[in-house]
Parts: sequence; structure tokens; C-alpha cells
Amino acid sequence: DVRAAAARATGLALADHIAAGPIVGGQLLAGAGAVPLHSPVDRSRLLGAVSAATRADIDAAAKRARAAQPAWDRRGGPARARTLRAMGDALETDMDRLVALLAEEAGKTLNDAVAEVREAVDFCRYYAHLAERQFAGPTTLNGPVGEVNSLELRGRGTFVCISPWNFPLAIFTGQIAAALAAGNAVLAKPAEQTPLIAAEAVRLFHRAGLNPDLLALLPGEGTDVGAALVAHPHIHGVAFTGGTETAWAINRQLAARNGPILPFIAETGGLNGMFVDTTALREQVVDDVIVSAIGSAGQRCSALRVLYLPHDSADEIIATLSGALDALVVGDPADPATDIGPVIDEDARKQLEAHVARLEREAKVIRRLDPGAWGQKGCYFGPVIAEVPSPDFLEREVFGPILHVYRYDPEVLPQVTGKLAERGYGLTLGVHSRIERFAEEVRAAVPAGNVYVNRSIIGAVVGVQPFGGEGLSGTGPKAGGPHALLRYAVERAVSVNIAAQGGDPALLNL
Ligand code: UN1
Repeated sequence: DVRAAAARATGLALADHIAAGPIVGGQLLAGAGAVPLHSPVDRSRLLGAVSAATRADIDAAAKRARAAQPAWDRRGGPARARTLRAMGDALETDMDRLVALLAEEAGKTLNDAVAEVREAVDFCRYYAHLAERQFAGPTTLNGPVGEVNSLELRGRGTFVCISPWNFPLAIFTGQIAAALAAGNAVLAKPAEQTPLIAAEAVRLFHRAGLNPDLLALLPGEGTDVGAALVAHPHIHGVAFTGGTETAWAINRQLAARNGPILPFIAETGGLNGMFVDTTALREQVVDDVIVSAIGSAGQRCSALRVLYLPHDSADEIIATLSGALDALVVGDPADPATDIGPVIDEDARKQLEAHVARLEREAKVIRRLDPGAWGQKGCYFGPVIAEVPSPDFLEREVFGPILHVYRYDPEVLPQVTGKLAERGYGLTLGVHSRIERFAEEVRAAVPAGNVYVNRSIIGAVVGVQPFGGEGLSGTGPKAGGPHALLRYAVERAVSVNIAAQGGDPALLNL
């Protein structure tokens, strides 16, 4: 059993501290300074150290990427797919080690860590499949007699990929796999909290046969390295997953560049709601709400933030939710019995505590789970259920295990959905009802890239539930969907006049 093996491996696998830093041309460089990395599970546990990329490292990586990319692009989709599939296999082979590291560095529970490695594998295989299908050569288009028209997709050049700490392997690998599949080289900036797992992924890509010059790791603290990458003259696009504010900052930086207009692929936050009516199956609602709002310590952009309950069933559902919260086990993520691990760091915990203070003043905290001794050891935050006095109490995403409940009057449902829609996010949306008309009314009123009916609102499966939002939640294209690679590529239409050669469709092959 992989989970048990990973549980044993935790601690053992990390006995030696890990060094992460800039990886350029396959070499780990000294970078600037070495910052120690502590586990959010136990802040006294030193995991390793990371050094930031310097300007010179970034320039060197960009230069190598620029030199290596054209040949990678010319190899074509099917050849690139073979490398991506090898990466998928390598991730699978190293599952135990990666799961152990995810538990230590990111505080992921074993279930979440296993799911995350699988998702990284899925991204590699799915994008390999798209590369084979969409990048195998020009597509012939119908056109006027006397012409041959075709359309081909090519890589843009060098993509900057900036990824978050909450899916430090799956999203990190997914962005890179997409950019590579489309024929690009990549300069990857991992989240500052999770450089070790990112370094492991980069090493695996290289070991899977990828020319090291096509993928550099450029860690950094704060925004310096990210800003230097986005401003770099030799990049051709940016893919970003993280907070909405950071996406605005990147957007401003891109707008200030002269020269080519670069594509910006952003996947950002959500203010995700779930609407329940009186016909919903209550036990199912409770299950799906706990998984969506409290599972993964609420640290998913897809997580449920506001639950809308109709007056008539609110008391009963809230009571059952409180009981379900009490039954959750907060603890060591490497212990298979644990449901909720830590939040990512002290900053996150402080921000969440500040939000709880606001809830205590302006709303009503209904239930809170006590993390017990873990609260002193690591960055643990006791999950909260609170009742809020207005449908638009929450202005923006609060990233952690806090469920806000609002009781609504079904008579004024359009006002309630309207208030949520006005916030401008559009990521996930849940509906629990056995009335189709209710589900349709909610769907029509609230923008969302991913709508889930009578189930949890997290855990989009690659290739099955293409994931990504609109408005304040991102630009698309959806990750793990059939159009995922298109903005990583340029399209070229080629029209050849064959009538001028007496109708011979073939150009002379000289
Ligand atoms: C994120 O949390 O940054 O559907 C996005 C899900 C995940 C969310 C990833 N794919 O829950």
C-alpha cells in the first residue's frame, strides 16, 4: 500500500537535508544566499535550504532556453509526447518519495499527496495526448479550388511558469508539461514555500530525457525573481497560478513592456459558493461541504467559502455540519488517520486568525476545532464554521478551512445569487437540489468556470473536468481540458496557390 509505505518513508526519506536552488542546464547553482526551510508540520524540523536565482542565473537560463527551443519545437508533438510520458512514468515510480516530501514540505495529508502525484502524472499523459493530436503537423483546411490551405501550431519560444505552494507538484508539473507539449522551453519559478518538491520535479523531467536546457528552475523569495522573469526580454509568454492580486501585478508588468504582446495565462482565486435548497439530500450535503470547505485545510482555489442554506433546513444542516467537524482528526499529515494537516506557514495562520477575529466581531462563530498540541508544534489552524449576517459578507477569498454559512430566504434567491455574482470571481460553484430548475437558476446567475451539482466542488480530474475560472478567477484556457495548449502556441496559416503550377499540388521538392 503506497500510503503506508509513504508514511514509513516520511522522516527516513528526508533524513538528509535537501538543497534546492537555481537549476540551470541541469546543474544546481549556488544562487544568492541560502534560506533554511522548516516543515509546517513541525517548525523545529529543518528540511533543507533554498537559494534564490540571481540575475546572472536568469540570463544564463534564458540563453540556454533560447538556443534549445527551436529544435524541440521542430521535433513535433509526437516526439515531445514521448518525453512527457516518460516523465509521467518517472513520477509514478517515485510516488513514495514524492508523497513523503509533499507531506513534509507542504503539509499535505497522505490522501491529498497521493492524489497530487497522480494529478501530476495525469497532466503529463494528457498533455502528451494533446501534443500527439494537435501538434503532429499541419491540418489541411477546406478552401477555394486552386489553393491548398493549412494551419499549424508551433511553440512560441520560452514560457515563464509561476506556480503556487498549494499544488506544488501537480500545478508546477502541469504548467511545465503544457508549455513543453506545445513546443516551448520553460523558466519555472516555484512558490517560495515549496522549492524542494519543485526541484525534485525538475530533476525527474531531466532524468526522463528532457534536454536540461529546456527547463530551468529559478527559485526566489518575495517577488524579485518573478518580476525579473516577467520583465526578461527573451520570454514569449507567462503562465501563472496564484492570487488575484499577484495576477494584477504581472498584468501591469506585461503591459509596461515594449515589443511583442505576450500571452498571459492566469488561474487565480475564487469566492466559491454552494447553494442548497430544501429538496437536497442532507447527509450528502454535509459530506460534500466538509470535503469542499475543510478538506485540504481549505487550501484549494476551488474550495467552498460560502454555503447558502434555505431558512427551513438551515438549523438541521448546521447542527450536522458541526458534528461532522468535531469528528475530524487534526494531526500529522503523514499519519493515515489524519484528516486535516497544517496550513502552509505562519503568515497564513496569522491571516486566518485575523479573519476569525473579524468573524467573532461581525458574525457568529458556530464551531471551531481545536488543533491541540499541534498548534504549538506546527502551523496548525483550527477549522471554523461561522454564520454570516449578509450574503456578501466576504469581499474576497480567505484561503483556509473556514466555512461561512448564510441562511437565505428562497423568496429572494435572485438577490442572494446577485450579491455573490457582483464580487466578480468565477471559479467553482456548487448546487445541491433535486429540482433541475433550481440548479439552472443558480447556474445562470453566478459566473463559474466549474459547476458541480450534488457533489463536492473540489478535485477536478484532468481530462474529465477541465479546470479554471473567469473574471477575477483567471483567463483560461482550462487546465486539463482539450484547449489547454492553444495559448501556449502560435498558429500559422499557410496558403499555397497550386493553380499557378498548372494544378500540380506538389511544390517542387528541390
Ligand atoms: C488550486 O487550488 O490552485 O479542482 C487549483 C481542484 C484543483 C484545484 C487546483 N484542481 O480542487
